[in-house]
Amino acid sequence: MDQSDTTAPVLTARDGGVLVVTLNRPDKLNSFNEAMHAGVREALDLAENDASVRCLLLTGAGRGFCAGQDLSDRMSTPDAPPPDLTRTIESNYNPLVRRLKALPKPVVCAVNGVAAGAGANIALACDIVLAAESAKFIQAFSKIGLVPDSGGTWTLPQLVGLARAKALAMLATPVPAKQAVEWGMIWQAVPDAELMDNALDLARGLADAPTYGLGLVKQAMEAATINDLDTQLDLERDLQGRAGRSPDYREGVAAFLAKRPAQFTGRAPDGEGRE
Ligand code: T3D
Repeated sequence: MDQSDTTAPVLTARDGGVLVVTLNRPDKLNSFNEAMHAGVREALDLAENDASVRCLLLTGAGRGFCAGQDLSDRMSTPDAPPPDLTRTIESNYNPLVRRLKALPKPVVCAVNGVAAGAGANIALACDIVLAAESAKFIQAFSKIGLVPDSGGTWTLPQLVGLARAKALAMLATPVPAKQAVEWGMIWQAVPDAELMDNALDLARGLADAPTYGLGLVKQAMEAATINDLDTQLDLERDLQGRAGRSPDYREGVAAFLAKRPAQFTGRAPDGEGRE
């Protein structure tokens, strides 16, 4: 990940505790090729392994966020054998979504323009999604005979309900950012010119927050999509036990009682082995 190379397919930059990751193939609407997958993997390695990264902010360069798979890598002739798409899903898209979901830190997505195919579902896999008012989300897969991937068939029905999810997947109807907010797909739509300032403010605030606890919030919310209430109540008990042993909880209570701003570190409780 060469910070000096502004032509790299993925750019990373630090802003305090925020790692800003920018998909950077603007001429191709930041569609994914192997090099971009490799760049995103490196960025996620950094986010996972560097305790000073407390929040990840994902965005795209240029007028689009991400147009999914680079289809020019999928050109084939009628006599060629069909491609085995299970391989790219297994090695690229599925690990990416799993890692975004499992990252024990908040992930903000600033959708700066069109998010199509896997690009839409990768955005929706992030924890808090802001979009420029001009952005739109398109389940473009059906236009080329494919099935929504990158978690789309799981995420979309949860966010917008089965009726809308099926129609969006079958019709590939673009969902403008404001409608995405109304439907509960994303958190906020903001004027285009204000997107990055808003996203950075949000990410900086999260990076200064008790991020160990936020990682547990994320874990609980994801688990709730498959757990029954009893199981979830048990999980909440266990996670609250861990949160209650964290330095940030001690600091939060002390700061509240002393009527001073809290200084959170995001550190895990002693003996837990992750920060
Ligand atoms: O294969 C696997 O690994 C399996 C996994 C698949 C995951 C997927 O994501 S499948 C879905 C792939 N994505 C699409 O089908 C979306 C294709 N793109 C579009 O439908 C449109 O480009 C958009 C609706 C996203 C935006 O439309 P518009 O009119 O704003 O822009 P445009 O003119 O179509 O695109 C601008 C340029 O980006 C253009 O290049 P050019 O003509 O200026 O040289 C266009 O070809 C290029 N581009 C856009 N999307 C892709 C792309 N090039 C390659 N792959 C793309 N996905």
